[in-house]
Amino acid sequence: MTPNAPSSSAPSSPDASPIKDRSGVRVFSGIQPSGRLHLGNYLGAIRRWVHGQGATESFICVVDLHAITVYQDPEQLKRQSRELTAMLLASGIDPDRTHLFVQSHVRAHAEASWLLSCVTPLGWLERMTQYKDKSQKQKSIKTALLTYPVLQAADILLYDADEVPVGEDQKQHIELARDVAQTFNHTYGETFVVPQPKIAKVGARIMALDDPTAKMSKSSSTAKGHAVLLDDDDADILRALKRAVTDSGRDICFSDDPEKAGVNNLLTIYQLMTGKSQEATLADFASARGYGDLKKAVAEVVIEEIRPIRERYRQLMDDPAELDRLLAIGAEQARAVAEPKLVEIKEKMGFAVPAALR
Ligand code: AQP
Repeated sequence: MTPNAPSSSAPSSPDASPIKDRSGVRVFSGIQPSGRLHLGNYLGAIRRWVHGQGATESFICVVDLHAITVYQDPEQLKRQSRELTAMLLASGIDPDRTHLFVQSHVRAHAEASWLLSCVTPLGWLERMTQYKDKSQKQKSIKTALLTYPVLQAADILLYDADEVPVGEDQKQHIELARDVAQTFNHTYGETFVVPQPKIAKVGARIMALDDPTAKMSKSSSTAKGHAVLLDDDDADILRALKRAVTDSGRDICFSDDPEKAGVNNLLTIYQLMTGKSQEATLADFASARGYGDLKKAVAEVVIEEIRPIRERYRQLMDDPAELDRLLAIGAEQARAVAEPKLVEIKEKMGFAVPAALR
């Protein structure tokens, strides 16, 4: 990995353009160490990050500060951050082409979040659908569950990211990050790149196998039959897909009809795994005898793709010191970009930043 050079000292005039010269598109995205990864995370986010490497400058962040917006057992959180790192590497994130790091290793994220919360109207946060959904499931709603999208905005804006590749569920949060960037730029002068959400046309919302009207999610991923997990063995994958909820018909087709959501989801997974068009996907099932054949074919392609990831993951988990070493390098590279940006934000807002930090 080539460490990023810190930006030159931040301009003191609020009107001067501070965006440092850099060639190419910069990408930022994150994933929470809040449970075992599932096929939705893989197809909606991770695989796209892997494919984008090299063509863009990528920052991929294990967002542990986000994970604690709902209670995480401390020992488990520590373990999960390492497991997630290993799974990202096993899936093809290449530390020579991607800056892979843990959010809490770069203090600028938490500090920038506070600063940005001072320009973010409360009403914007209260409107977030993920807050509404998640808060309903909590006995006691913590402040951070509401302010989470401000931290997410800080994550992205600290790196002047042009693009944020995410699943459909994150679209509203990225739009909020855009609004925060524009509001800050308007109030204090051009400071941030306004990022674009990058949402795939196919696979942006992989649905739960046990309820194809709900998205597959980490917080429900241990429920039997909810998801295919990236560390599942072949038999688990086959079992989960065989049990997938479909409908009482026999028609194998892509469809928006909620009744056909299960079949649509299975076809989408097959299409993404094989890289085929919709037409070619349907042609593969032209002579299928029913949903059993569809489920078996989906299981076969998923098993083929997941098996080497699982094997590589297990090897990586045998060497925690190497994982920590790679994360230390990633954090250093991230700090080289985030820290000067934080100084710039603070100077724009009128803080007397000590000369040693400038
Ligand atoms: N079902 C999905 N389909 C496509 N993309 C998805 N992503 C998540 N679920 C799907 C994308 O994965 C990236 C990481 O998201 P995350 O860490 O927030 O994962 P999660 O599974 O959504 O986690 P949680 O904590 O279990 O959240 P809830 O309970 O809200 O679902 C993101 O790019 C996300 O879009």
